[in-house]
Amino acid sequence: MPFTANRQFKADPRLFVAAKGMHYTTHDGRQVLDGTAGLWCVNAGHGREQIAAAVHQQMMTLDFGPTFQMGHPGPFIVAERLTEILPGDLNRVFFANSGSEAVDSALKIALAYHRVRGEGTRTRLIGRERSYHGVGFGGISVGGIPAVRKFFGSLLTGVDHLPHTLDLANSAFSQGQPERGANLADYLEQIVALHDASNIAAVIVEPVAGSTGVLVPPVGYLQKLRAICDKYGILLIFDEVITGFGRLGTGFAADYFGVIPDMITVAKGITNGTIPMGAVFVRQGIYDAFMQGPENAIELFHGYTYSGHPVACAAALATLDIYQQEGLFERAASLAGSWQDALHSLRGLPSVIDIRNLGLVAGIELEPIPGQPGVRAFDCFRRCYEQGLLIRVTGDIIVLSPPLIIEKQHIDQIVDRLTQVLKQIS
Ligand code: PXG
Ligand code: PLP
Repeated sequence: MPFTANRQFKADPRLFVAAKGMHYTTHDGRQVLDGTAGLWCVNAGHGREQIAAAVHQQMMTLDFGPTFQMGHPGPFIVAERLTEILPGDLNRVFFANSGSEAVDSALKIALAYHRVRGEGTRTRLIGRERSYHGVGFGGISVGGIPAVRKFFGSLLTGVDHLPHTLDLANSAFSQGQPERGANLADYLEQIVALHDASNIAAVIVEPVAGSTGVLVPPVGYLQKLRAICDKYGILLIFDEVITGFGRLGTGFAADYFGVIPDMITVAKGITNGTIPMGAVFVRQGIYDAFMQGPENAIELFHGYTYSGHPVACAAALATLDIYQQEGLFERAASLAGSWQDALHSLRGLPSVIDIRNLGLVAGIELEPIPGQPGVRAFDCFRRCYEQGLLIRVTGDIIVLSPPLIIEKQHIDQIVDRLTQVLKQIS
């Protein structure tokens, strides 16, 4: 099983057999409130008939068509729709099937971009500590979670990491963005001084780090990264697999922070989690750099059998329709304040050492049991599940990211349930 304690799970399985709206049904017939939008992906809630109907119709019309040197309308239509909501001149789209594939595609596009422009020495990639960029070799190389990297050999060479931005000593219980810490972006200057800009291709960061426990960027931090990248001709990639499609109350984190990267990677919410799909959005200038040489030449030697799969495209189009028709990004923005207030009311409960939030995301960090990291939070996870609430835990951090259709009563339920469980575990 993926990222699962297999033996523990098999001894005491947790299975969902159905889902509708904000709730899952377990194998033993209980309702569980979805506090995590599945794995950060079911932004429009579960069991959306519009998506199911679009998928069914697509399967009966064109189930699959070859994707290399052939096409079908789906990816072009979805790309057009996406560019309507994408910021700046991010108006070229490459489709993949997951966040991991999107990330590896973006890193490869960055390397190839510099090369086609005659700057082939720009090969170094820069990630950040405590970042998650999926599980491909590219993604784990720039990623910053030791357990996800350490078993897998030498990874990509030529990778550096910026420091992460979490500062419990100074910024615990910040509401929204922490005030302090923008200067952490200046480490990029040091890396440039060490290697010289002529050797550096790209910097990749999650605007808000999700998987490693909701690390919200300090005020001004992303703006600084953008400025330093501009100064040295380094591409800036935002990995928005989690932050994309309304999680922060805007289409993308790039909109929320007012910082336009050179590429954005997405997955998850692009199809509401129904059919696997990922994508890389690139700026017009990057696309243009590739469009040279003889017309019969393939410009980018990269692609997946299922890039822009017709069924995934149908799901994506129906999902984008729902986001728009129901104004779900705006809905997330309008709920962000009460979400923040509700979550921060947990301050003062036993073991709670930090609460972090932005948009409809929150992280609640618990004091670890000495010598038993992760045990307290996992206990919390199991109790919540038994008591009808799905949360995520990573280390000793509880992570919440509900579907954007969440209502005030669900927010109250999440907070009540967590209050009870936090009192039980301590
Ligand atoms: N980048 C980011 C920022 C992600 O969050 C990926 C890439 C990889 O996507 P795929 O589709 O290959 O899994 C992710 C995925 C969790 C959790 O509980 C987070 C992810 C996946 C599964 C669980 O935090 N993020
Ligand atoms: N391995 C083999 C033997 C293949 O033929 C292919 C694709 O044709 C792949 C891997 C890559 O699969 P995908 O395009 O689904 O990523």
